[in-house]
Amino acid sequence: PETSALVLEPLPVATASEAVADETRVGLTSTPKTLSPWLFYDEAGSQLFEQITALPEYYLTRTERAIFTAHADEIVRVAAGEPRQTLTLIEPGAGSAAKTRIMLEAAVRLQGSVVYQPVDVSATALESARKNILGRVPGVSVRCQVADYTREPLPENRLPNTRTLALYIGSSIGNFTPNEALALLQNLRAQLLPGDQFLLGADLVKDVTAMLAAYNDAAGVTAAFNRNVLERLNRELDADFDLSAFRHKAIWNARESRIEMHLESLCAQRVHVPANSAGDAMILTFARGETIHTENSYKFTPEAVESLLSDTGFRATHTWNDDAKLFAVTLASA
Ligand code: AVJ
Repeated sequence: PETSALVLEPLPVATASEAVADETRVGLTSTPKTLSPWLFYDEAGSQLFEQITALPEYYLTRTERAIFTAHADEIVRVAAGEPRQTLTLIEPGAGSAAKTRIMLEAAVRLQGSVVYQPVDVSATALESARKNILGRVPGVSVRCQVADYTREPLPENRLPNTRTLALYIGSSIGNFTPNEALALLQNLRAQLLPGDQFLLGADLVKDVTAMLAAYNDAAGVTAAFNRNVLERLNRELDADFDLSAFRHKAIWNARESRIEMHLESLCAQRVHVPANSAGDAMILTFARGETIHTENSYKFTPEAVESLLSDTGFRATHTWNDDAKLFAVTLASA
């Protein structure tokens, strides 16, 4: 089977940079100061994230990939149901689609060909999803859609007598607060039909030392990834952050069951952000030791995964883990 052509609608550049300015303005005038984790993923940040996924301490990516490698055939077989339905794979927030490839290959083994619909706000992310799949995985046709999956509907182009398997993998769910995660999954489920399937990849609570090491690697790649957000604001908003005056910090917040990443100001200092489309010039004051909270990475108990799914109307049917139970891949019915 041949691979189909791709329709890409690039995100207007103006919209993208306004979003950065808005987010910065809101986050850095809040108390405590925050920046949203999506700001990490400019070109440099996306490359640093790819490096993170290969770090010895960052067990998440390789563990989920190992679960997929061991169980992809079973996952798609169960998802396709009895009698078997043709699956279409949809992936909100597709990223580089490196692990998705394993699922797509399994779907092609089961049904001969498969339609893959990555959905992302970033045209760049879709471009790399396309590059990783199109022409490399025979039997897969790719239909990209630029959309904010947290708010907008998924592609409305279901083929008759097919079943959707929506993938939300890579512990992406970990970036959202419990309330946001509920809203996100509710929105996703509202776009599925009864019988459609949902595959969720979630990082599990484990030994604190192992979790902390994953966000504070010896080579300093995560530190560079975190600090890159300030470089991005310097680059895109002409801010004057002194990168050497901020330190990467990762902590375990047991009460909230999450790793937090912060950028800690090493001295009392001021930072300027010139006037831009989002508003007037800002002068930001930092006390020594004050932090910008840049990311939450929630870690789940198996029970927390189950309740997140059942609270949003999904019915969890199967869970696959690695032997050490570091990570969970859960299949649920819509
Ligand atoms: C892409 C959100 C799953 O939280 O582990 C990696 C991002 N941050 N190292 C995560 C990340 C720091 C990652 N997610």
